[in-house]
Amino acid sequence: MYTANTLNQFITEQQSAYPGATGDFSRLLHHIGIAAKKVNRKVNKAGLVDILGQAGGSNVQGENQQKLDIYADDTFVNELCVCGECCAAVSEEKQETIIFNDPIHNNAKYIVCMDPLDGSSNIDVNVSIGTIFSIYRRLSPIGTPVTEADFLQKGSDQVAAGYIIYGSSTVLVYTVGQGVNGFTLDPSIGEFCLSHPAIKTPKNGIIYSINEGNYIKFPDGVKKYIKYCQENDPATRRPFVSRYIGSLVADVHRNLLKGGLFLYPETEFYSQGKLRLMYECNPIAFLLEQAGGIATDGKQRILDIVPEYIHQRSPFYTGSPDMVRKLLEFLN
Ligand code: P6P
Repeated sequence: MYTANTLNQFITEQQSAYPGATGDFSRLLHHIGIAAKKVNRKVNKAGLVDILGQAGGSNVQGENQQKLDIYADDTFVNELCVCGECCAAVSEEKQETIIFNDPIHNNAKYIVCMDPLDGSSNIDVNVSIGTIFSIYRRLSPIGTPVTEADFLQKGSDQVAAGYIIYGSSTVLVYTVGQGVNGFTLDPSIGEFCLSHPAIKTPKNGIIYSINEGNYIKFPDGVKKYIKYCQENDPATRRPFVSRYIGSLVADVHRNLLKGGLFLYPETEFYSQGKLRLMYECNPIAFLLEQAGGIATDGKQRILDIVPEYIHQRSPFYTGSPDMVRKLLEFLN
């Protein structure tokens, strides 16, 4: 049996499972892969070319924009435009939606929400960073301009989601709702190659990931969970370890593969949580659920949240199902 080993071969093979497929979706995924390779090239040279440091502006979140943030945003927006399969996009770097309002793009079926370069404050200190993307089918009729409703779909309506982690190696992880697969970039051939087939996150784990600097203002249930992890109960001898990188894709990727729980509760500064629903929580939640994990805001499934605003934030807890369930006992 022929088995795909590059991303493009895998996409093509997956497409064959959908007899009615036109290739539009595959082309969109292919161009996301191209953008990832272009960003990877810049990230890898960040120390050598004038791409480090702040760009001087700030993004919609009021965060200082790094030069690589802008490069990554421009690169992904350009690839989404030239591929012709995306009619509009939402980016963490832009207040307004990006609408390719012309006849070709108005005939496109897909909407993309993305964080072009998440964790970019870590760039200058060589910590892993990532791109996060989420793909929806548009709701408005093909051939017409997009509407606000196209962007405010629940996470459960995603047709695909994924991330690229630019770390010791560059890995693209994505799902179309048929499981989760990871592809490592082989620089010698410039291709993403299947390296993590059918990823399943461990049912339980010992890693908890949270910025304990915000402890004072955490919800009581989160404080109790942290103390539960830190107690050295002779009977159970729980061996929990705390691991927090401060780069969502890096923390999630480690926990996805090893098992663990990532927590970003509401805090004094972020009363709704810091992470953005449409292009951080939803895509990561889709991936974790497809890998057997759970993703919640502490009260409901992340993918069930009805968005009201494209940049809205949410408390975010995700990871190994047994760890999330234990947390929910403390939260509720
Ligand atoms: P804090 C990076 O800025 C980011 O958006 C995520 O990548 C990361 O998980 C989180 O913020 C870290 O936030 O408040 O712990 O620095």
